[in-house]
Amino acid sequence: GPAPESAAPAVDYLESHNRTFDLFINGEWTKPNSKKYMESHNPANKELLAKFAEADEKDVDKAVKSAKEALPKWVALGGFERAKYLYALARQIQKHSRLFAVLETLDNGKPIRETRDIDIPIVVRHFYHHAGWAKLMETELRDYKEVGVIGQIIPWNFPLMMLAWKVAPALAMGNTVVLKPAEYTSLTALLFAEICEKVGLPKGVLNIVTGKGTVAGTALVNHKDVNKVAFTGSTNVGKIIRREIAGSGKKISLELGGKSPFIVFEDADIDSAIEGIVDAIWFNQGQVCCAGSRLLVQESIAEKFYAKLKDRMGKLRVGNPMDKVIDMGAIVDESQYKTIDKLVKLGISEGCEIYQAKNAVPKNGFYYPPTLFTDVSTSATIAQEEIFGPVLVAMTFRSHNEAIALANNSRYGLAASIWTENINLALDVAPKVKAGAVWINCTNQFDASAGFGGYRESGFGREGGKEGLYEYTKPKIEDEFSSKPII
Ligand code: TXE
Repeated sequence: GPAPESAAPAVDYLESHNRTFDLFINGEWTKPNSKKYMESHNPANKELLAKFAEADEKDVDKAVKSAKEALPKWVALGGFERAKYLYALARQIQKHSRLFAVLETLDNGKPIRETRDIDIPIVVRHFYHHAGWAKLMETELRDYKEVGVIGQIIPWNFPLMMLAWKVAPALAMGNTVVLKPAEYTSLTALLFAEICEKVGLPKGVLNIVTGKGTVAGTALVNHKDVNKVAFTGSTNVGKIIRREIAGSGKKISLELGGKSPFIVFEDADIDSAIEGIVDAIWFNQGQVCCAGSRLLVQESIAEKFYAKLKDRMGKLRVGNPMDKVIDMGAIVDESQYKTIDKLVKLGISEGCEIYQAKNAVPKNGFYYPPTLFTDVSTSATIAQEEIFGPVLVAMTFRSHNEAIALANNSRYGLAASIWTENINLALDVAPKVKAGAVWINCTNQFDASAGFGGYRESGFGREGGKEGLYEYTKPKIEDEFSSKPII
């Protein structure tokens, strides 16, 4: 195959910073109050990539203050002027897309093919799309205004993409931001801060505080001058955050876990459905909130389907993420690897039948083989818990109604995928499945113009689309009410 992607752009970049990064507060690179630094490793070979600052409450307070101070000027600029910054950010990310892609792959372990062809293009598209909305704000959303200072906490599975989904709409609508990246993957967020400097984004409009969720994250959530919290991550932390800000009047949106069904009817185009599964559960090593992690297949075709699926699994290439032809890279970190392995062992002990392809896997990194469980009962832990790894759990159904019941037998409701050649059947089933996104004969389709988000324990609020803009605005009339005395 082709030579692996060169790590040189990212290595040069890291070296030019002595592999050490500070906090980005009020447009300045700021040493952390604690003087402590955390480490980022490449999960594909366990090598140290860089150290980054560990923010504490004082640093977060400084960042929120700077966001609060920057707010009036940023609002006063107006949507048309703000759009220019968003366009400039999009163009700069495009210009440095190779560096972004390589750095993201080294930090996260996902294939370079994905960062290059999926993550970074979606990031860029998000900034262009929201630049357009910034311009339109005063006409299309004239009854709305900014929320204020936004505290954003993001996960490690799509580091820069999750940043873009949060930062682009927030800035477009006139808010200022303090963002905390995930511990495993802070590097591309810091590179993004440099891009903000480069385009001359006014100081304090965007602040990046790296550090621990339980310290910097908690401080951000609880800061009195934060007007809205936007979080993507685990359902458990989502619940903690919701409890912490209850009664504070802060706005909140949560994008949490999932256990999304992938429903294959007997008349489906089988080969396409198999490729769909590759996208659904082996994309990003299955570390995807909307991963099609529950395969529901009609009983009449199940045996044939499993045989084809196993054959396809054996052909998946697992290995060095910098290799351009690789299908699956490394799991983000040892702790996530262990969680996956624990749940897989639990599945075996629960009597589910396991199939793991014997793909050659490099020794050094956290590589997990593509895994399939069949004969899974709905009450099995692995049928209900999010595994967040390359593990597919399969069940069969007989009737259409049974398919719908199985699909909805989950505490989550983020996404679903339906496979059939009968469009009437697809359109009948789609609205009966409780999920924020339902894909027909495709899966994992995202676009900045379509709202993404969940139901039930998958959270609430939407990112993207016009719905996503309402998460970062409030009706102007709210202020009128609150300024009038109550008679
Ligand atoms: O998530 P956390 P983890 C799920 C997935 C995964 C599991 C654990 O099942 O296996 O969560 O992953 C910050 N207050 N998802 O432990 O802890 C943290 O620093 C404020 C699904 O990595 O939720 C990070 O920035 N913030 C998910 C972010 O929250 C806190 C993607 C997410 O980390 C905090 C990631 C606190 N008390 C994991 N504790 C998805 N929906 O895509 C942590 N954080």
